[in-house]
Amino acid sequence: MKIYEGSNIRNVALIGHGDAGKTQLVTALLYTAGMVNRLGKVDDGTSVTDYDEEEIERQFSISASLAFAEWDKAKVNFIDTPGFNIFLHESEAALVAADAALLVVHAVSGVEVQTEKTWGFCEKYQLPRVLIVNQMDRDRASFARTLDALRGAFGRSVVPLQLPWGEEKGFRGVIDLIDMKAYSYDSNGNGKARESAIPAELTDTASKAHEGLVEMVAEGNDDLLQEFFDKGTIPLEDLSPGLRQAIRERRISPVLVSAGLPNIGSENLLNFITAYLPSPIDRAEWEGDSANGGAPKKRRIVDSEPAALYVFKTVADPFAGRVSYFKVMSGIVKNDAAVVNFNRGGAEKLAHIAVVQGKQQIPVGELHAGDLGAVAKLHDTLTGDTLGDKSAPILHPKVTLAEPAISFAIEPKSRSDEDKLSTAIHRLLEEDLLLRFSRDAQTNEFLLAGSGQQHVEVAVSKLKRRFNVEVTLKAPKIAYRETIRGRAEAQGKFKRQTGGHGQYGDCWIKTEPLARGAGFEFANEIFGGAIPRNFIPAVEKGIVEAASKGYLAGYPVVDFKVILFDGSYHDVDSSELAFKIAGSLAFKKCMEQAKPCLLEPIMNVEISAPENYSGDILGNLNSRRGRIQGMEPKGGSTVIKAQVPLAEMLTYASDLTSMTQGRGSYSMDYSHYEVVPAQIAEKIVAVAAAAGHGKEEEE
Ligand SMILES: Nc1nc2c(ncn2[C@@H]2O[C@H](COP(=O)(O)OP(=O)(O)O)[C@@H](O)[C@H]2O)c(=O)[nH]1
Ligand SMILES: [Mg+2]
Repeated sequence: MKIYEGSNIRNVALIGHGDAGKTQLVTALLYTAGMVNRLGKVDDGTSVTDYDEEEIERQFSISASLAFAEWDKAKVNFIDTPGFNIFLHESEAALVAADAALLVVHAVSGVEVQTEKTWGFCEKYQLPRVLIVNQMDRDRASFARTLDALRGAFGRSVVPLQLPWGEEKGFRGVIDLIDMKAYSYDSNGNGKARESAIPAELTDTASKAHEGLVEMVAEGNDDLLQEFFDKGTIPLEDLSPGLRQAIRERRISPVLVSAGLPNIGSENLLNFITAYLPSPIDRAEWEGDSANGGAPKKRRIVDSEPAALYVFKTVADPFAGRVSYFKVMSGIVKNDAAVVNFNRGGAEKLAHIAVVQGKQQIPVGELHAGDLGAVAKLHDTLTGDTLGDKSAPILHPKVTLAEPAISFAIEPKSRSDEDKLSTAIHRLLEEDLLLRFSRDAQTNEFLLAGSGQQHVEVAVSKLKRRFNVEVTLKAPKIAYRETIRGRAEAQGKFKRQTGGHGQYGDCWIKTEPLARGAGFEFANEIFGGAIPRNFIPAVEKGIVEAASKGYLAGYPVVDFKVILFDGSYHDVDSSELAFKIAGSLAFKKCMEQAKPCLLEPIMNVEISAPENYSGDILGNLNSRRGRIQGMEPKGGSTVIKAQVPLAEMLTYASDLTSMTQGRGSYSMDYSHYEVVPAQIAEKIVAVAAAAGHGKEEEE
């Protein structure tokens, strides 16, 4: 395996909505570059980057994977990412390793929900982005309509560098607007281009588009602008560097066309990547925290700096153990090097560093600044850690992701499954940053939380396949909360004064509702020492503990204020414990009168589907207590926005698929909590009571 220096490396991530064709496109590019000896297909389970059993079975990407092509003296590292909303955190986390993104857009569906979301990730990481209008060979594919949609969504920085030569079944190649030539592709899928003059029927459109490109390149560069005014155009030898600079500075988001399945456009795309996208060393220096608490440090991605690498992904392999994927953030990383984990302080050995081609790892002797690689069996290193030369500690900033929205109880099928569960789950947590595992304090059930039902289902399936641990997934749990709608006042008195040392605590409190999201407030309005100062925190503690256990159905009580205004004590028998119990008794009495109610999480939901399904989708949202917020056409489909209780969205993925024959997609984010309607609340309370939660007997 040849060793590449940073200037000859390109790290490009493929991002975008699910089914846009990212995985198929990577496979086509790898085949064209001669890295694999046949053109694999996602649909046959033979793509390079969807190699995991879970991905092959479901035919879509679940986690980010790596591949590389050696092309024109350069090495292009591809990071293929999932586009489905529930796995999108994988894409977000893996983008740290990229220096540019190929945002793949479906030529029929146009701009979709995750197209915009992943564009947002590029903004977050300040990544140059290239828009690929893909699947140009499909029925109803349209470059003009998709380009309009892209401009509508992302503005005038969107500039075509290519036009399709033909569309739908007639799609056969691309018109390059930089060198103004036409490139056609064979129907045998070899991905190689044959150059010719632009066909007569396309010359006018191509010239116009070329002028548009030249103007946009000149706009941000005074020298080029002068040249443009003087000559009316810019020759290729000046246009090329100008364009490269405009892409790097993110003034232009170029648009290219392709079709991964018939492998059309690949050679042009590979040439474009190596010629126009920035290398890792073109990026500005990065800022990291000093590992020992000092001022932040700057580091450049060059070989001459001390070695440092950032782990952006971890894979739990049942045989190879833990595999860490990393980017060399400075210096040269050598095989067998002894390094330090700056986050955890431990020593690690980089035994068998490798480059990654899908499921395959190819050993290398060293990797230079900017390159991507993998290493197995690190002792104590997780995603987000920085490792390196112990003389120069630095911490690369970590990626922060959203919190999981839904949690399921899981039950081991047998005793032996239960014994193996915890170890296996912890391996999975290492590889999936959005999975959470816990144990319900009251019911003792194991809880697995993730971004959606399918996310948790995949985790359960991995447990079985990789670790031979079988669990059943029980009904999902919504994180309900409780609150009050009225004011109340009550006394809590705890008195045990029969024989020996007694117990005495007595308090009077008032409770009142607070605004949604305000949490809990406690005010002490005791005057004249009715309760001695040192016992007041105990009263508060008793209330907080009782509130965390809930009153109606065992869910934490939130958004209320407690005012402690009176009480009494006993010189000998009063204790912290007695006042704590008094506080909790007073709280429970207040809850009785304060009109308690349940709160549920409400989600912002965005659904995208062809227009003719809108009626069904709206009707269905109504039956789910949804509130429609808006509806707008976007690139050939309709986007419907609504607010819907999470409890009503648990089966949405499969229902939407059957409602739209698989053509609809949706994403959702947490919005806020709202009061649960009384009838529904009654059922939740009844279920909780049956499980032993909720209103307790008083002492
Ligand atoms: N006709 C056609 N189908 C394609 C093309 N690229 C991908 N597909 C199909 O579209 C589906 C999704 O492709 P995939 O690469 O998994 O999309 P991803 O979710 O963006 O990775 C699969 O069934 C592919 O066979 C293409 O260029 N033309
Ligand atoms: Mg994919």
